[in-house]
Amino acid sequence: MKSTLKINTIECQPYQDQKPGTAGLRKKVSVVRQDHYLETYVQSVFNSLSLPDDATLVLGGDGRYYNNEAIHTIIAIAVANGVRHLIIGRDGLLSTPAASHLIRKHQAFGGFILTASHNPGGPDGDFGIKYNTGNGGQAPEALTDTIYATSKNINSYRIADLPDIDLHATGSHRLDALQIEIVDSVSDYSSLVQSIFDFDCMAAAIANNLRIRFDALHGITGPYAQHIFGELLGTPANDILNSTPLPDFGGGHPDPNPVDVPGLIADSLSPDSPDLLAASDGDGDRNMIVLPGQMVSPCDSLAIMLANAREIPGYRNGMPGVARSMPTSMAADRVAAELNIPCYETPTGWRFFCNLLDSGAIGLCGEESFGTGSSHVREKDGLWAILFWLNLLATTGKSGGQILNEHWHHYGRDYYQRYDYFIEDTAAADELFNSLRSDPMNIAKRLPQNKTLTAADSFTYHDPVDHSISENQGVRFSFADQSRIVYRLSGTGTSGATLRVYLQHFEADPQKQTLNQTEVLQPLGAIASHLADIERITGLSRPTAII
Ligand code: VG1
Ligand code: CO
Repeated sequence: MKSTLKINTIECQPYQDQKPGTAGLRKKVSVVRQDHYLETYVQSVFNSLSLPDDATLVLGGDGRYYNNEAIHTIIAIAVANGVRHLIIGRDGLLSTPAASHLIRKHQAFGGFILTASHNPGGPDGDFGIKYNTGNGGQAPEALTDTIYATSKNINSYRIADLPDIDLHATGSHRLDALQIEIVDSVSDYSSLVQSIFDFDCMAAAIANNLRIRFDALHGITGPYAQHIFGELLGTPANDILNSTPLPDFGGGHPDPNPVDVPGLIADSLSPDSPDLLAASDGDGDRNMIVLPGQMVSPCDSLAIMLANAREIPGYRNGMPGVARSMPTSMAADRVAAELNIPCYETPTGWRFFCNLLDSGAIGLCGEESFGTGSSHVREKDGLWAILFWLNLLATTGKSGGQILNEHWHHYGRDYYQRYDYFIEDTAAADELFNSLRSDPMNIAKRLPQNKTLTAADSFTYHDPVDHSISENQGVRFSFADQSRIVYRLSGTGTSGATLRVYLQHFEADPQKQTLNQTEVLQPLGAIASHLADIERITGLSRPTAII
């Protein structure tokens, strides 16, 4: 149908700061609300794509402040750029993994996901925009580089005059040549996870007193959790916490980690702790797994999933391979070695897993930052990870603690923590990181004598599928006792700089596998601080957060 919609071309000045980071463009709301800011970025994305005539796009976000305004703007720009078919989450809401699933299910050309993930929301909080390609995964580095270069020179954007579009009623709406489908992604996503996990077994175990408590942190996963854990599996409503999505996440920090979700950790320490406690982040792609008395390190969680994959119906045939981000501990490597399958080491950021998933080289992947996922979508997936653990507990009849301890006895334990240093002065952070990166072997001379270095380098990734090269992905120091120190600068913040220091200490002796991990890692943390000269350069004598 020929369109009679009115398309306007608006002249504008380019912004110079629209550089996507680890996971899309992330900025303060006040920055995104500047005149033409969102419009120029979205137009830069369209200018960087070769959109076919019949392109379908998926659109939705985590519901944070400014979600709705941004959705309407993106619809108008997409239409002006020739898009005639849009699939949008009801009320503009989609979790990140559900959006990835919709793109794949409908074989869409791509999609926009509006989220700043675990960053705070609200008028003074953060906003974010990710473009995902037709495989459901985040734009690869070559595309984000093109978008950034385009945004620095753009001088106009195209936008359609559209009437108000009601995003609340599901169904198909026609507007001139434009077809808009409003979908309830909870049911689509639920069908997906039902095709992977044994829901009968989990429901029977819950009816038989296996208890799970889930905290949605007022992020996007609340409605998904109510349906999956509540209606399908029978979890009582009072064990599904903070399940109403709020634009400011109730003023909290929607980040599932022990520092930001102390309530679940406290619950896990009480004598009547549920058997599994879990949380997800603002956009639903992260997960925290807590067992009575202890949190599971995301690095161990990946390794345990790999070791037990055959217990899960969707993974009965095992995994072709596994991948972890470089700073993630080597716990998964030990399992892969025993299974005799490859373990790939990729840069931080989920997009680096996608080629490996697409080519069938891996079936499972994870990051230390509370992210785990599989080939079922091309984003990490919080609820999927929690269901994996629930299915494991239900099928094996073992307690989480038993699973964890048996794993450590067999493979050894990698004590693991991340020290985050928030550095207000980005120049100081750059100085520190550049000195580490430019000559790590020279820096290593500062090591104490009893720490035998086996390797020190700045990590360069060679993608085995498309052969692209990504340089400068973190500095790593590996030691003869299988411990490691890794440094990176965060790529998701919206002010200052965060230096991330990742610490790993291996322990093979079962007698020493249940010590206090903060104490075990403290000496390595002190070495890491001295190596990078953190206090002299930044004035910080201790980390801002230990996670
Ligand atoms: C952080 C994590 C990284 C993750 C990224 C996006 O990046 O370290 O592992 O992929 O966030 O996560 P950085 O650059 O700040 O270290 V998110 O949940 O968009 O859910
Ligand atoms: Co997230």
